[in-house]
Amino acid sequence: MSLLAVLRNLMSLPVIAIIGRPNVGKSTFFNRLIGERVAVTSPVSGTTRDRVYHEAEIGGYQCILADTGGMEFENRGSDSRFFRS
Ligand SMILES: Nc1nc2c(ncn2[C@@H]2O[C@H](COP(=O)(O)OP(=O)(O)OP(=O)(O)O)[C@@H](O)[C@H]2O)c(=O)[nH]1
Ligand SMILES: [Mg+2]
Repeated sequence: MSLLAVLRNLMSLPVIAIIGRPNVGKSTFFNRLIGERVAVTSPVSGTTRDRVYHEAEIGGYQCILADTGGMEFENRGSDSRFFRS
């Protein structure tokens, strides 16, 4: 398969992102789903900084899985916003 065909195939797949607060096991879950140790896991909060993408098959469906950095939530009165750690 040509590189262009591979890219077209990947771009047609749905992307599923694993999001959540820091240090809750997102990268461990990501590695479990893809069946490889690709994402770095550690007991130290804030380990994942850059997103990691990998092909995965979940329930018989192909997708692109994304591991993300932990998100902290900050409340400022009625203005609730989030940012990456
Ligand atoms: N008890 C328990 N610990 C877990 C579980 N999953 C992951 N851990 C541990 O929790 C810690 C954090 O795991 P990570 O997968 O690095 O967590 P993360 O959410 O990716 O962390 P950040 O990238 O820092 O946001 C590690 O020490 C893991 O071994 C789980 O299901 N149960
Ligand atoms: Mg992580």
